[in-house]
Amino acid sequence: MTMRAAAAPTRATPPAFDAERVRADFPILARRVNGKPLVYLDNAATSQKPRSVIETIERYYSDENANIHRGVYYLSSRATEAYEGAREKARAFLNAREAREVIFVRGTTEAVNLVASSFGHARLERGDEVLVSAMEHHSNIVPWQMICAERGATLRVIPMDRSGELLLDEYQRLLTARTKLVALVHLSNSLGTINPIADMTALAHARGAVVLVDGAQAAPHMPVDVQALGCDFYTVSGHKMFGPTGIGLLYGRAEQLEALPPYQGGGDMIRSVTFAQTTYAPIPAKFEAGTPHIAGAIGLGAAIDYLGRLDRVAAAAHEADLLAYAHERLVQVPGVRFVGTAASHAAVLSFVLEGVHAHDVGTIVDQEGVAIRTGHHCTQPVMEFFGVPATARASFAFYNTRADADALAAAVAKVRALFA
Ligand code: C6P
Repeated sequence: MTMRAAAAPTRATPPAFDAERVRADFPILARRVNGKPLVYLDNAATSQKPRSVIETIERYYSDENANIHRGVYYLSSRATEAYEGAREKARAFLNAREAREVIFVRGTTEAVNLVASSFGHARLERGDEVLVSAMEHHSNIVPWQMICAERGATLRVIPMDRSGELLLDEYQRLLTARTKLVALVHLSNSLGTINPIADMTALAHARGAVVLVDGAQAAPHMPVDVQALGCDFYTVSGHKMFGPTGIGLLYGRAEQLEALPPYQGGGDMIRSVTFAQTTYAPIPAKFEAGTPHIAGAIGLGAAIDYLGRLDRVAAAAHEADLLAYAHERLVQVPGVRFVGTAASHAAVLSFVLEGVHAHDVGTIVDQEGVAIRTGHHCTQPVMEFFGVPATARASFAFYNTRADADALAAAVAKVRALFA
């Protein structure tokens, strides 16, 4: 075997993914910021949008706009077909069994609130327990706190270690007959940890608990198969996976969704209404009260089409290479310390620069055209656990390049020099 073959996918030989070619699909990546080329490394907050998504939304409003499920006329039928077509694309994207298991929501926040409210009102009683992990985003903590307080249930927390990995022995100890639901993040937005969702779901199911997975960060970076994961609910934010803002997905196993009461009441979610009584439409309509974000759903469908045209395995390998390369470059800047070093890790590099507040890091690297997020990333308990007020976070997408990582490292080195 030659050295080259033996050395195959080391960082010296980046995987075959043409990031330069895909960059051309994202108009915003060509702009300049503060006189410098934009280096966009805040993909965990929101991703940029390919031209095909932008054009799909424009075409919808220019040529096809009408309300859905209501009109017998041509445009309404076209809009309904496009909206329901997007649901089918989402079904295939998540590998759900049936399209009716996919509910359009505003995003992960609304998806979790929907399940917390519906599940909580139907199934949580005094003495019951809900488990969340120590690395959850606020949107997978606060709705559970609210419903637990209302129902007299208790919220319990699965702890993690200093690398940002969940303690699975502790998890098994916490799972009891009282556990009614486990809510877990698939890929942490502030640490980058990938949690072993299939195994954790199997353990929860063995105890009779229902599992909700927050997939806001995972969906843009890895293929998601809800049947293989085995979870009961899975949430997606469209804007983090190259689609528009204000639209997302809640996958729910059909028997779960059918058994739960509606979240909101209004038009389109009913079978019949009298002043004495209302009966509800079957799923998914039961959970989609009112006029939905039609253009958003269709735009999200276009984002799913876009991802379908990419080689996602090569894209993931490219992102892994970028993460390792950026780590290698940043570690050379004196005083950089990483927060979140789990073995199974993707997309996110969170770090602190000793002696410099994260907000100063973010503000100064912005002068170099580098966009990163700084703060607690809506995970205050994670910051508390690691004893830091905030981190600087670079988060990657397949359209980022090693040159972006170089620009980040050079900008952070400038910050270091300023505060030396
Ligand atoms: N995290 C970040 O910069 P919404 O806002 O509903 O689309 O997603 C909420 C959410 C839920 N779970 C995880 C793991 C998330 O990362 C997010 C959003 C952004 O990290 C904004 S705080």
